[in-house]
Amino acid sequence: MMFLLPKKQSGFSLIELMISIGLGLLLLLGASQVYLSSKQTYAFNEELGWMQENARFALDQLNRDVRMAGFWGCSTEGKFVNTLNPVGGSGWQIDFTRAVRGWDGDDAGYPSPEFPNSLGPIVNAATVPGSDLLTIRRADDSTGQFNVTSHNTSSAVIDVDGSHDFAKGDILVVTDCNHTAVMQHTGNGTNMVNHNPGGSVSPGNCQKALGSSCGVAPSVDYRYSPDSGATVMRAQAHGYYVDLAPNGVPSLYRRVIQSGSAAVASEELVQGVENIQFIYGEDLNGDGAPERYVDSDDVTDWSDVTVVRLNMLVRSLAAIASQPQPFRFAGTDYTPDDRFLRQQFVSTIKIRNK
Ligand SMILES: [Ca+2]
Ligand SMILES: [Ca+2]
Repeated sequence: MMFLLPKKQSGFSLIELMISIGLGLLLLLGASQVYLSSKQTYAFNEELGWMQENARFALDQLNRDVRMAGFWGCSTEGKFVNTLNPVGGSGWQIDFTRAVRGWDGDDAGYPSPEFPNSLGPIVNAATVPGSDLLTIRRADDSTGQFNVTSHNTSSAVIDVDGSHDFAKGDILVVTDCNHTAVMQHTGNGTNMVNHNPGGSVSPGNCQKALGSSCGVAPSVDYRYSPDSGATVMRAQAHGYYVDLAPNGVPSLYRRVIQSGSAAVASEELVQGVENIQFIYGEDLNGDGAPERYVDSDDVTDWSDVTVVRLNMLVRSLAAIASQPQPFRFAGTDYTPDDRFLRQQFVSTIKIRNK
C-alpha cells in the first residue's frame, strides 16, 4: 500500500514572489491615484466654493449700493445744492449732484494715483482690459436721521429733534424733498447742525446760504421749515476699484469718506476679485428704461444713467489647475499664462431713485 506523503513546505518561488510584489505595487498605484484625484477634486471644489462665496458677497455690496445711488431721503429731491468748497484731484467724493460716475480702466483720464490703476496683464494670448472704477454718492440713513425742528438762516444753525453723533467736519445732507442741500457740519452741538463758512474744517462751506451752490450767482438763501418734514443725515460717497491686497491677491476695494472731513480712506471688501467692467444704461427719453448701454467714456449725461451692468472676474486663491484654464470675460475668450481658476459673474442693477 502506498501513502502520499504531504508535500514539503518550500516557501514562495522567486517568480511567485515577483508576481505578488507586482500585484501589490499595482494596487498601491491605483489606490494612490484615487487618493490624489479625490484630493485634487476636493481642492478644486474648495476653491470654486470660495470664489462663489466671495463673488456673492461682492455682488451683494455693489447691488445694494448702486440701487441706492442718488438716494437723498425722498423719491425726488427737488432742487439740489452743494455748498462744499472744491477738493483736490477729481473731486469725486463731493460730486454730489451725480448719483453715479464711472471711469474706464483704459481711459487716460482715470483718476490715478487717487485710485490705483488697473492690474497688469494676466494673459499671454490677449490682455484683459484695465479694471474700471465706479463712484456712488447718496445719503447714509443707516447712521442717523433727524427731523429739523428749527432753522436760523442768519446764524446757520439747524436744530434737530435728537442727540446726533455727527462730528465737526462731517459731510451732511438736509432735505425737505423740495430742496436738498449738502454742506459741512461746522459745530459741536449734539442737537444742532451748523453750516457756516470757516470753522477750521476742510474743505469747508463756501457760504452759509443753502439756496444755491458755490459759484452760482446770486447766492440765494433757503430756510428749512419744521412743518416741511425736513431731515438731516450723513452724505456718503463710495469708490469701487480693484487692487492687490498686501498678500498679493487681487481684491475689491472701496474708498469711503472719513468722519470729520472730505478725506477718503480705503477698505478691502473681498479677495479674489481680479477685474470689473462697468457698462452704463442711459435713459434718453425719461421713461426710466435705458435706450443704450455704453462704456463710461461714451456716457453723454451721467444724470441719464438709470442702470449699471457689471462683469466681474473672480480668481481662485491658489493656482491649483494642472494646466492653464481658458475663461470668458466681458464677451472675450482668454487663455491665461497661469494655473488659477477664473469665473465671470454678471449683474444688472437698476438705480432705485431713477
Ligand atoms: Ca472698461
Ligand atoms: Ca428710456
